[in-house]
Amino acid sequence: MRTQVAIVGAGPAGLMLAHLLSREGVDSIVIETRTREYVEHRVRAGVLEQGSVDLLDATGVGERMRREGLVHRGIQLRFGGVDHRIDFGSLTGGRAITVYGQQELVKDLIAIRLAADLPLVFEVGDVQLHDIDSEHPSVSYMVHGSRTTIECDVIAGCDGFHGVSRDSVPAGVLTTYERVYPFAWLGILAAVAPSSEELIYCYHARGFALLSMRSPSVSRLYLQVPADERIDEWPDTRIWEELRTRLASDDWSLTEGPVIEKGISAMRSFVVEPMQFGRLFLSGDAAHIVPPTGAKGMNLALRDVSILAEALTVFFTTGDTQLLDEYSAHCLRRVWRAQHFSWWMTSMLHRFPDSDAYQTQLQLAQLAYTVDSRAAATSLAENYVGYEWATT
Ligand code: RFL
Ligand code: PHB
Repeated sequence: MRTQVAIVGAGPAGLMLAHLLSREGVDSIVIETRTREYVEHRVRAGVLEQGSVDLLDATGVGERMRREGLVHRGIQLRFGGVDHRIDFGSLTGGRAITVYGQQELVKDLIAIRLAADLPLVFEVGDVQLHDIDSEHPSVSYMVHGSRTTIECDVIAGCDGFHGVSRDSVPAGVLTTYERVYPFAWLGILAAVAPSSEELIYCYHARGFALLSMRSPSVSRLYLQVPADERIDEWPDTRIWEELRTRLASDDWSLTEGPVIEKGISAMRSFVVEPMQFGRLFLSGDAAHIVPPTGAKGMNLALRDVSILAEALTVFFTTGDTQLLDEYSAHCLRRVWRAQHFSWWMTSMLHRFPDSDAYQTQLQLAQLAYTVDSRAAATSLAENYVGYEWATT
């Protein structure tokens, strides 16, 4: 088999890249280790920045998102049992976010690809990248008991944090920056109408809690738990009780409902630089991870591939490699902004195991300032909806 771009991974990054390239007449083959069923039902991110919404709209993927996505013009910061609204509309000149499940976007992108009869191979095994430092790289994998090879011009490593692409780069080339947090998030999906119209980010002495949603009838809620926590220690009744305690507020109550899904995710900040080696380009979680507190991961993945798609289009039409050469630096400016924001939100809102009374007062002072000062609230708001650099 031969193609222009071999795309490893069918998450938001890989599928969106394939879509953007096909619009420009660039061929690609997408390979994925999991089943279609699995990737379409993996519950993960939910918040799309304004820029991501605009990208989906501009490239013909926005139809169902426009219909079913929930447009939010603010979030609530809850501490001391009191809500403080961060109003995106007035602080960012009318920008907003859209709540739309990552797996819904994944379903939309898979449907578009399959309807156009373009190659997308699920359930591949033992994926290997070859000759990535040459002009003729290839990707091989096992499917139905035999090895298949894709010859290509470029490989896009969109295989997430645990993929093989990043590890295919020779030792010593990439610089890694990493922080692992001493806590995790326990997340549930519940078949119950959200108890709030807007997301509530809640600071509490027992730990962080977040109320989010997927639709008018499905809630998504998270609890900070110890890093090594086991899900079987959290029967549904305990989860709801802890959510009620942390989210407690006067004149407000949390409506409970059947838990449809639950899981625990580790919290990590991670970046590799550069996001390229030879003809391998890394995009999305394969190159960088943020803790979910800033809701940035999926948005960064989409931004990376829109930059990569443009660079590849120029490369395949003119042979000019300048944009490809600039890809990593171009992405990393935005990646590091999101790293800082996600770390900052995480540090302000979570209870650290070694935290003392002084640390708690610092967090509360930061929260009070963030909701009182227009400058501080603007900083949170413009990062949350997606910071667009004023300088190039
Ligand atoms: P993905 O989604 O992990 O997709 C990678 C795909 O590659 C496949 N794969 C391979 N395929 C072929 N060969 C191999 N050797 C392979 N190894 C792996 C995998 O099966 C998978 O299908 O990465 P991608 O596309 O870069 O997308 C990144 C996002 O998924 C991620 O950043 C977000 O989910 C992070 N995130 C959030 N991001 C947001 O923008 N807003 C949010 O509100 C938000 N909330 C979250 C989140 C992540 C969370 N978890 C579970 C870590 C909330 C949570 C709880
Ligand atoms: C979600 O709805 O899954 C979600 C929302 C906001 C976050 C993280 C996750 O910061």
